[in-house]
Amino acid sequence: MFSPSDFKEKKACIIGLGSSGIAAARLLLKQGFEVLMTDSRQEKDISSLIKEFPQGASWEANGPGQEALSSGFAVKSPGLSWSAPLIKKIKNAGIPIFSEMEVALSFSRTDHIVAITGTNGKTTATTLTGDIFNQGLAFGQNVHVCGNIGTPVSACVLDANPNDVLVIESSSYQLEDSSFFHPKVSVLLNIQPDHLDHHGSFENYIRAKARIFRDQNASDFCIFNSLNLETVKLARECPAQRLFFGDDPKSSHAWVDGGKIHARLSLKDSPFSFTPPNLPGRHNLENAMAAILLALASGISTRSIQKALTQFKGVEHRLEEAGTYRQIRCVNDSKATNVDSTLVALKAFSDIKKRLILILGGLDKGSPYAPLKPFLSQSVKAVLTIGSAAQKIENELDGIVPISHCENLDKAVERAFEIGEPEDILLLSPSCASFDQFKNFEERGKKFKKILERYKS
Ligand code: UMA
Repeated sequence: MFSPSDFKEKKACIIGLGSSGIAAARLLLKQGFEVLMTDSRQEKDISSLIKEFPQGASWEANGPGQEALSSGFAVKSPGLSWSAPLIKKIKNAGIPIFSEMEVALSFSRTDHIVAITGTNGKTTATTLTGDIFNQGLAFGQNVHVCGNIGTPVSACVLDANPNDVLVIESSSYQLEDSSFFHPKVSVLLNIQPDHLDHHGSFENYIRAKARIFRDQNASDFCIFNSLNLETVKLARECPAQRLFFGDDPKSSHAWVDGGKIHARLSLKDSPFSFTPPNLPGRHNLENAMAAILLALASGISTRSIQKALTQFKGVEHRLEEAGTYRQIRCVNDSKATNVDSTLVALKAFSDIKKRLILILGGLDKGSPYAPLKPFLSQSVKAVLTIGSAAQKIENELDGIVPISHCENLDKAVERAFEIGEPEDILLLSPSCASFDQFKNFEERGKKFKKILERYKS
C-alpha cells in the first residue's frame, strides 16, 4: 500500500505519458516530490504532448533510462501491462511500483469513495451515479466523477474536500494494480471475457475485478448482478454487505416489474419504486438498478434519486439518440469497440424486426463476428461495413443479411439513407476500434452526428 510518508524525499518515476501519467506527475509535484516521467515511445512520438507536461517535471523518451532506474518509487499508468519491457525493467531494478489510482487516493482528504466496475455499462452507471449524488448531496458537498471514465483520479483528488464524494469508474487495469482500494460502496455490474490480452486469462481478469471489494469491510456495501454467473460466484467471497439486483423479487434488492424499478436495502423491507430513465435496453435497467442501490446505500433520498433518473439522458456515444432524419431514427453507439458491446446494442433493439441498418467495422480486434449472427437475422435489414476490418466482417457474416461495403462513415450514412425507409433505425455500433480512421471512438461518434446533419430535410 502506498503511503506518501514512506517515500518522502524520494524521486518519483511516472511510467506512461498518457492522461494518468501527466496528472500523477502534476499531483506529486504539488506534494513536493521530485518527478521524472518516462515512456517507451520515441521522442518524435511524444513531442506533441510536451506542452501538457507540468512545469518542474523532467521527462525521457525511449525509457527507462538510468535516471528512471534510480528512482525511489514508480507510478504505473493503468494501460501498461505488467509484461511490458518498460515495467519489467523498472521492477527488476527493485523499484516499488504503485498504481496511479492508489497513489492518488493516498492524498485524498475524503474517504467517501464509491466505485463501479464491470465489463459493460460502467461509464453509464458511473455517470448516472454522479448525477444522483449531484441531486442528493447536502449544501457545500461536492461530487467528483473520475477514473476510467476519463478524468484520472490524480487530476481531481486534491479538489475533493473531506465531505465530498469521489465516484470512481474502476477498470480491471486499475483494480489489478491496486494493492489497497477501499470504496464504501462498490458495484460489480457484470463480468464477461474481455481484455484477455492484457490480463493473460479470464481468471486473472476476474481476480482483478474482485479487488473492488477485497479491502471492504462489514460496514460497507457491494452490489452484484444476480443474473451474471461470474459476479454471483464472486459474491461468496465478499466481506461487505451484499446487495443483488436481478429479476426475482423474493431474493433481489432491486428488480423490474410493471415498468418500475423496485429497490430496498434489506430483503425484509418494503421496496421504494422508481421510474427508470427513458433509455433502451435491459442493460440500461441494470445500470439504473445498480446506481439506485448504490445511492440508497449511501443515504441519498429517494426524491433525489428519482429526479436524477428522470433527467438522465444517457452518455454520449453509448446508444446515444442522435436524432431522427428523414424519418429514420439514428443511434450513435461508437463506444461499441468490441463484439460484446454490439451484442448489448442489438439486444436493446431485439423487438425491432428487420428494421435496423447497422454500421460495422473499423480496426479489427481479433475476435470473431459470428456471435452477432442470430441478432442480425432477427433485427437487421442491412449491414454497412467500414474501415480495415470490412473484408473480415463481410467474410464472416456472409449470407446472413445483405451487406454493403462502404469504406468510410460518409459513404455508410449515404448508403443508409438510400436504402432506409421511414421508421428504420440507423445504428452505428461498429464492434471495432476506431484507430484506423479516427483518433478515438469519441471522434468517430462526433463525425457520425456531424454527417447526419446533412440529411436534415
Ligand atoms: N506506454 C509505454 N510503453 C508501453 C505501453 C504504453 O510507454 O509498452 C505508454 C504510452 O506510450 C502512453 C501511456 O503509456 O503514453 C498510456 O497510458 P494509459 O494506456 O494508461 O493511458 P491513459 O491516457 O493514462 O488513460 C488511462 C486509461 N487507459 C487505459 O486503461 C488503456 C483510460 O481509460 C482512462 O480514462 C484514463 O487512464 C484516466 O483514468 C480508457 C480505456 O480504454 C478509456 N480503458 C479501458 C476500457 O475502458 O476498456 C480499460
